[in-house]
Amino acid sequence: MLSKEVIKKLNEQVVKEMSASNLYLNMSSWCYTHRYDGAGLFLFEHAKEENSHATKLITYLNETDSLLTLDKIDKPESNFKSLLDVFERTYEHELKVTKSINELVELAFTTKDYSTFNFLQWYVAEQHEEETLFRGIKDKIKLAGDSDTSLYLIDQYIKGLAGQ
Ligand code: OFO
Repeated sequence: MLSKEVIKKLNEQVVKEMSASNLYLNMSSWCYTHRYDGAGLFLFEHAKEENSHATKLITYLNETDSLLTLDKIDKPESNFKSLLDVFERTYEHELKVTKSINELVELAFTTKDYSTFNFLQWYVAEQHEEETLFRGIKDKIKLAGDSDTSLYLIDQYIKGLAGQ
């Protein structure tokens, strides 16, 4: 049996993962409409991944006889200045998600909820992976510069990362 506070925070995390999924879908569409098809595909695939992060949490709530109480999801940003802007924002977004996961882990630990603490370790590892992935993309876009040729090549590089 989970505590009310843990259930509330897990529910909030579900909304955050869904919100990340929606943001990445908007970003994907922005990329496609600006001819960055590789980044568009990568973000489209990543949006699906974020959605799976939400459903994994929902399954945990179901398994622990805890009620899902979805809240509204904020309207995601849809206007971006450049490909670099898109990936700087994905990275910032992942940092926020990491902070939120860490707060949840701390709550589980300090309230001796070791089942939730153990369940959340998957998210801790995932956030480490995602921060590395998004920081890498952002840094490479910066390195490549903003000529049409470099942006084309960097888009092809990002396409190669789709599905990771
Ligand atoms: Fe990329 O954030 Fe989910 O967990």
